[in-house]
Amino acid sequence: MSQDLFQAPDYYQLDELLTEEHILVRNAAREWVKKEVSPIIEEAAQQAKFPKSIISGLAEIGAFGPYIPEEYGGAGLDQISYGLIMQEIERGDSGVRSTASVQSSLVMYPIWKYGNEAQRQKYLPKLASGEFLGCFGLTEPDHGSNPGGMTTNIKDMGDYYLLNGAKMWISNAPFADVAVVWAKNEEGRIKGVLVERGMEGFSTPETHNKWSLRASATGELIFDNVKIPKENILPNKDGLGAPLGCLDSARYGIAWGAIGAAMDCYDTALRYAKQRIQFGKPIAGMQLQQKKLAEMITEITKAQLLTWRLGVLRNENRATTAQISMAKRNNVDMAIHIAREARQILGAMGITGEYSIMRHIMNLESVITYEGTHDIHLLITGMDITGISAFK
Ligand code: TGC
Ligand code: FAD
Repeated sequence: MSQDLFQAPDYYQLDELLTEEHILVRNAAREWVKKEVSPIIEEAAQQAKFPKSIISGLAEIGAFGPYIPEEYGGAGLDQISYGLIMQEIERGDSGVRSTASVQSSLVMYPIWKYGNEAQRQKYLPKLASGEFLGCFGLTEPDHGSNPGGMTTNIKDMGDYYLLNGAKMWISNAPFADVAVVWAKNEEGRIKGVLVERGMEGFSTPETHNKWSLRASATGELIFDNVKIPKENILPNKDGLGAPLGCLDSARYGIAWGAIGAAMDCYDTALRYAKQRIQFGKPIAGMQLQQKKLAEMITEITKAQLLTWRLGVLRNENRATTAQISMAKRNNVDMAIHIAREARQILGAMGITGEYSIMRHIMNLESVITYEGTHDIHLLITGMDITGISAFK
C-alpha cells in the first residue's frame, strides 16, 4: 500500500466537543494505526491472514476493554473514548476493529456484566492484555437474524453440563482461547457458557474463501458432548436479552468504526482527485467529482454528529437499543456508499491494493451484515416508532 498520508476530516470542528482525554486517546490510536496497521494490513488481507503481531499494540492503546474498569485490566474510559478508538482502528481496517469489538463488547462485556467475581478475575485481565483472545458464539447455521431459534443446548448432568450444537461465522474462532457461547438449557432458557480451547469435543474449524474481512479469522464452533464445569456458566443474566445486551455495546462501536472507514476513503479520494490530471486539469475541479466529494463530507459530518450524541447518551446510560440500531445502520450504509464513490474517483487505481478503498468496500460488505443486517436494523427502528414488530 502507498504511504499512509491520512488527514482526518473535521468539517464542523467537532474536536471542540471532545475532552482533552478523548483527543489524547484518539490521537494515540490514530498514530498507532499509521505506524503498525497501515504498513502490514494490505498484505495480511491479500494473504487472508490475521496479523497476530498487532495484538499487543491493540492492548496498549486500550482497544481491549476500553470501558471495562481498570481493576479488571480495562482502560476505564468513557463511551466516547471507546467509540473514537473503534473509529481509528476501522480507519485502518474493519477486520482489525472486529477483533477489538469482539474482545471488548462480546467477550469482556458479558463476563464483566453477567459473570461472577471469580470469572471476572480469571478472564478479564488476560483478555485486556491480549494474553487471551476470545470469541462470541451466537449465530448458528440455521439461525442468523433469528438467534432466539438457536438449537445449541446444555444438559444438566449433576456435576457438570453437557454442551452440544454448532455456531457459524464466528470472528476469532480459529484461535480464541475462550468462547462466550449462547445455548439453551432444558427449560429452553438461553444461558452464557464459557468454553475453553482444549475442552474435549470442542473444535473451531476456519472458514476459508472469504472475499471480505480477510484480515480477520472467521470460523465455526462445534460442540460434541463437551463437558462444561458448572462454574463456567454466566450466572447473572439469561434469556435472549443477555446476548442482545452485548450486541448493543458492539453495534455502538461499529457505528463509530464505520465513520473511520468512510473518512479514510474520503481522504484518499480527495487527495487523489487534486493530483490526478485529465483534460488538462485536476479531476477535483470537475463538477461531477466535486459532487461526490461534497456529498461524502456532508454524510461523514452528519454521521459524526449522530454518533457523538449517541456517545453522550450512552455515557448517561440513556441510549436505547433502537437509537444504537439507527446509528449502526446509517453509518455503515453511509460508509459503504462513500467507499464505492471514492473507488470510482480513483478510476482503475481504485481497484488495486495500492490504496485502501477496495479493501474497505469488501470489508464493509460484512459489516453491513453482521451485528444485525441492514434490514433487521430498519425493522428495529420500525418497531420502535410504531410499536408493532414486523419480524415475524
Ligand atoms: P425480542 O422478542 O424482540 O426480544 C427477546 C428478548 O430480548 C430483549 N431484548 C433486549 N435486551 C437487551 N438488549 C437488547 N438490545 C434487546 N433487544 C431485545 C427483549 O426485551 C426480550 O426480553 P424478554 O424478557 O421479553 O424475553 O426478540 P426476537 O426473537 O423477536 O428478535 C429480535 C431481533 C430480530 C431484533 C434480534 O434477535 C436481532 O437483533 N437479530 C439480529 C441478530 C444479530 O445481530 N446477530 C449478531 C451476532 S454477533 C455478530 O454478528 C458479531 S460480528 C462481530 C465482529 O466481528 O465485529
Ligand atoms: P439471514 O438471517 O439468513 O438473513 C438473510 C437475509 O434475510 C438478510 O438480508 C436479512 O436482512 C433478511 N431477513 C432475515 N430476517 C428477516 C425479516 N424478519 N424480515 C426481513 N428480512 C429478513 N455471528 C456471531 O455470533 N459471532 C460472530 O463473531 C460473528 N462474526 C461474523 C463475521 C463475519 C465476517 C460475518 C459475515 C458474520 C458474522 N457473524 C457472527 C454472523 C452474523 O451476525 C450473521 O451473518 C447475521 O446476523 C445475519 O445472519 P445470516 O447470515 O444467517 O442471514
